Amino acid sequence: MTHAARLASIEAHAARMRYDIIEMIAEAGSGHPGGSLSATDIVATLYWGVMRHDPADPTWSGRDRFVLSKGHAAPVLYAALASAGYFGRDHLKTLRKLGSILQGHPDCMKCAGVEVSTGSLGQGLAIANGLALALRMDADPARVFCLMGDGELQEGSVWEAAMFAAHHRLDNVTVIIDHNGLQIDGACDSVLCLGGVAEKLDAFGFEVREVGGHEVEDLLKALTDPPLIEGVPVAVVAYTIKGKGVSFMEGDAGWHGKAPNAEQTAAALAELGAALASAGGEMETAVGSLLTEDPSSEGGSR
Ligand SMILES: Cc1ncc(C[n+]2csc(CCOP(=O)(O)OP(=O)(O)O)c2C)c(N)n1
Ligand SMILES: [Mg+2]
Repeated sequence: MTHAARLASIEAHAARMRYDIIEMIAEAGSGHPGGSLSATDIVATLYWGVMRHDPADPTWSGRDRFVLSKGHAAPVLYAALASAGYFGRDHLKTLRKLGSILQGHPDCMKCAGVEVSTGSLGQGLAIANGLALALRMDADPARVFCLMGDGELQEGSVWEAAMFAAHHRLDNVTVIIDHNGLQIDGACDSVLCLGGVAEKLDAFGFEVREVGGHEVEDLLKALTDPPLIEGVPVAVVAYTIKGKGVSFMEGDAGWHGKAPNAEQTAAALAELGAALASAGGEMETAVGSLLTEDPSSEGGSR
């Protein structure tokens, strides 16, 4: 595959994922659209540009590991796993339902392709470190990617884990910060000031790469290039927009953990459908009915 074809494929998958994210959250009537949409290009780049993985063999020993530390963004992971073929797309409409493999936060005991159960913020990097340490002891070249939110950085355990990664020279770990500036209660800095995230990670011993988190080519490079210095873990600080792709959700913390109503869903899917068509993605939908629903009705998806 040429570089240009790879970029186009990642972008088409990202467009498909954004559509699926809104459809599944609308169908569930609850969930976290904002942080799922901000992380979509990052996750699509990992799954279609960076990681070695095999949907037909989810526990393949040679796989790279992905830890979604910001587990509330489960829909972005489920959208990627469905598109990659870990499970049938029809599961997407069961998000958050009793007995579903797609719980509100990822459950590795239930869902193929989910590496680690997450949702309690601040734990993913410590787990990623453990995976990376074990891989190194086995002389296994697999890499570990850990995606965290910026609000999540307010958890003290993150910084203990950051020290650990640098101290143990875990250059098989790559930390990615979805730096959208917002958490559940509003601006991160109004809740507990983060200061300079890139500067802090640098001070904790990471090689820091700052990129636009919706620039697939830059993400691909930042996530692929080996560390400049052997033994130094990489942190990619990705500047993103919460709610990216749905105009009325962008930059609005109100869409952190709320499903759109029928009218909002129709508007969001119209916008995302147009983006999907122009990205050349597939139009097969998971929930289908949402597209034909009367947008003024309160029934159906809610
Ligand atoms: C330990 C813990 N405390 C609180 C929560 C509730 N919570 C869920 S999401 C969230 C905000 C996360 O913000 P951020 O990491 O910036 O996520 P994003 O903006 O990417 O959605 C909070 C406080 C949680 N899941 N875990
Ligand atoms: Mg955030």
